[in-house]
Amino acid sequence: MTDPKQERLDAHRVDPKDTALTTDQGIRVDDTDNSLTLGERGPSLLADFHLREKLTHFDHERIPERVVHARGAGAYGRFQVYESLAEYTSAEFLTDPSLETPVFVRFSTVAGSRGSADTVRDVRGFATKFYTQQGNFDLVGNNMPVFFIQDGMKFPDFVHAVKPEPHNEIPQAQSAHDTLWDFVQLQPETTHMMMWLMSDRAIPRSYAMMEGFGVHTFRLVNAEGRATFAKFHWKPKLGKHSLDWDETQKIAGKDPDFNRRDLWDSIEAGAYPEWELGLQLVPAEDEHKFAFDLLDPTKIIPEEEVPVRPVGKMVLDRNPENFFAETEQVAFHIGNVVPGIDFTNDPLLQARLFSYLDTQLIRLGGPNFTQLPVNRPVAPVANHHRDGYHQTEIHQGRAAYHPNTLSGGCPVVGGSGSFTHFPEQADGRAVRKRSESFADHYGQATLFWNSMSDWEKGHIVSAFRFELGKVETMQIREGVVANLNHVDHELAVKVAEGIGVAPPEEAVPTGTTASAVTASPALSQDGQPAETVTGRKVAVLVADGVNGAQVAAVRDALTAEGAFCEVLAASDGTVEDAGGGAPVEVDRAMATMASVLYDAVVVPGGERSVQTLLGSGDAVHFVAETFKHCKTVAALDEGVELLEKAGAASADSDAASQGGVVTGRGDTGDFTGELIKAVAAHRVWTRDKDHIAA
Ligand code: HDE
Repeated sequence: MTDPKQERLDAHRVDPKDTALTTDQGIRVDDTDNSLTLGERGPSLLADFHLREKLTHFDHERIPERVVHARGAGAYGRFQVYESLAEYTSAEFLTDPSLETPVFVRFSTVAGSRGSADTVRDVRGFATKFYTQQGNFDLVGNNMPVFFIQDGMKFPDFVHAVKPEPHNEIPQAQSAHDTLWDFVQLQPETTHMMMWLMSDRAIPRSYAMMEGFGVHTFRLVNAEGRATFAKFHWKPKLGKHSLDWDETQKIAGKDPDFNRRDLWDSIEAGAYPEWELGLQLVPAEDEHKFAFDLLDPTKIIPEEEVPVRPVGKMVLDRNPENFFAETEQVAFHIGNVVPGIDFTNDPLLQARLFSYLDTQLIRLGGPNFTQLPVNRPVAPVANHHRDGYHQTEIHQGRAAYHPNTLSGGCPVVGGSGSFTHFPEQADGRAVRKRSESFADHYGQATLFWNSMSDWEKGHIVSAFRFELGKVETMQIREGVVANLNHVDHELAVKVAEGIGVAPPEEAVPTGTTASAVTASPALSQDGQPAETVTGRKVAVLVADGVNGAQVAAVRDALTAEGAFCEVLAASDGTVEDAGGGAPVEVDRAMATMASVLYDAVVVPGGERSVQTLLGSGDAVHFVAETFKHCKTVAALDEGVELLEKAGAASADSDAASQGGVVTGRGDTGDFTGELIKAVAAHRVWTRDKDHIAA
């Protein structure tokens, strides 16, 4: 009989000549397990070049982590524009619908270190490198459309405030501490962004279920030199969905790689994450038509005022080969633009133009990081930059200067397709002064609050209470409440009541420059499209005597729709089928997983199986917790008893009527259809009365 393990090994066997272990000089090594010593128990010898080289290389394996956005995960993919945008831009990848542009995207959290958990409350970075035929274009955005500060001068202050406190380096990857909120109370321009940060946008279910935003107003320039202001948006195909706060805390322990794993697994399974690129376009002559300044990065243009036009599609379909080489070494820079895309005078954007190149020099150790495979453009590179650390090019010729005759004047400068900066008219005195048009810090925070559904408002209040409840200095809590009173009186009162601060007695004026709209449905995550279960994860709880046919039907129905279905039992291996059929394969031992790692739970029928589960504290807890986190709980036949025991369904409860509770008998036909609909709907947030009433 053939041994499957041996077969696997044989399949990967290669000619030993190609696989010999060598030193970095290519010398074949006879032993990599024992140091060279003088006698078996004697001292190690300096002559052991293999030991010294192995340790030296190891000692230098780390590079500095990113000062912000250290924790991240990336993937390759492709982008294609739907139809030519030549009316607005000369960028080829936006004007030629036949072009498929390769991309690399890196998602990240902002505050935590490289090893911190994925599911912390934080902004998510959403940085895309387009390898266009005209050179690299980097869209270095976030999953929130505004930022904490208006001027890059404040960035080090803000980051110092949000990072772990300097005296004890606590807390890791958390915003719930004194220094951040001290900064926030004193810098009211943070208010709008803090509303986003306290909302569920800060705890996304999946990178594939997040929007992305370029944040700043950019400038598109067409072939005639006409400029149009533009805001970039990414709209996820799977809708925008978030986790439950309590769930995120538990996931941080059970699976700190939750979002990273989800991205990796989805791509491996062929459930490729997809976004539409959208543009909000504002004619240059309308620059001053808004109630806010287009250059202010703490403001959005409400989608109801300027619609987002879908212009193309991005699909991520390939995982990196090596995390360090690609995801860690990728170097984004907001200054990487191609002809047809240009900057504006947004002072945050302007500061970023300096910072990204600067940071790569220390992080990647010299000016040649653009030669690393993940950073290298697909467009040809030719210039007179020479030498430097880690130079991998062997430049030809004698002339490393311009102009020259010795290289025939090459490389030539200018000509069609070269980048020409937009000739913006600028005039003024050198001043350190924030523009008056940036003065209102509350109007759009109020717009955000007014656009939320009741459950979202409840989550925001709970988040403020949690965060400020961790702030030790009472005066800071009071300062934040005073700011919130300018956003919404009811919000300020509710937050104050939860954190031992005297609620403000009266409403105070809110902001002045909200916009033409008073509520923007596009800001809410309520009632998202519920058409697909792609990338969703469903647990099926089983024990010996389970109805194997039901397990198979549920698994088949879910996987056919692109969802992941995992069978969980007390231990790995198989369980017996009640009908005497083939044993049912177990994917995971229950002890290694937890309800928080799934979107839904299914309890199939089978008298013996359900009796065992009813006696298992782990199984009952699994279902109860799934229900508590507003997810779908489903059961067939006797399995319903487990839902009842877990308090997730009973004759006198209104749970079923609130949706998200799916039960069925015998035949699985309607059941699987209902299950898929419920899972696609994400969560029944209205089930969580505690936080809505908060
Ligand atoms: Fe960044 N930011 N940033 N940022 N940022 C960095 O660059 C900086 C800002 C964003 O996955 C750093 O390579 C300044 C806004 C993302 O590799 C650094 C200012 C937005 C990433 C830096 C900002 C972002 C970074 C750290 C204010 C959303 C991760 C390491 C003037 C529009 C990219 C690095 C990746 C990374 C500086 C503000 C997004 C230090 C000075 C606003 C997604 O250069």
